Amino acid sequence: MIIAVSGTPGVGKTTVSKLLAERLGYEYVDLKELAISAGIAEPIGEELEIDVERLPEVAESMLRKKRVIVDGHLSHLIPADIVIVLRADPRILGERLRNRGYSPSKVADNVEAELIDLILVEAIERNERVLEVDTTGKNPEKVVEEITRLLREGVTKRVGVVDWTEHYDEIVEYLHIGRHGQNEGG
Ligand code: DAT
Repeated sequence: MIIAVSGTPGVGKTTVSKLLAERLGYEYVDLKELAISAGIAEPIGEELEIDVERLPEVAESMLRKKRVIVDGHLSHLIPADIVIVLRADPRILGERLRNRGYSPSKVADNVEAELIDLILVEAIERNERVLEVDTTGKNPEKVVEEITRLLREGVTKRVGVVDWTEHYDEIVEYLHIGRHGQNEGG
């Protein structure tokens, strides 16, 4: 049983995955580490470039028949039995990523990805079984409780629980466009 936990960086994947693994008695797997050990990841500057073409088969061969929680913003690309996509208000995400020391453009990229449901859409395109969970205003325990409840109830698809465009005016301030060139008619 492979449970993937995906979502925009900073959304709470690692925190929730470790707790979820503990609750379910599953093994916790960091997808980045798995990719490194399989030789399909290459450091490019400060980033780690993972070969996403090979990732699905590599992950499947390494995790098959195990009970694992797979943590990573690419984990929705692997053949998981179920994909959990964590969501968080982009404004909260923006603050978290700033506090992590991300550059303004990297903060903007991730806030934008969250705003437009990027990972959720990718997950839905690849997997029938996607559970979207909004973490906003919930502590990690609460998030894990929600996930275990959905799993217990046998829910295999639940998407469309958030719409960040309602807060677009505030979110746009985190986007690159909010910093550069906006006063010049852009
Ligand atoms: P990710 O693995 O998605 O990058 P993380 O687990 O490292 O995210 O969490 C990012 C930060 O947010 C970290 O400081 C812990 C905090 N955090 C995670 N889940 C949270 C939650 N539900 N409520 C408040 N803070 C949370």
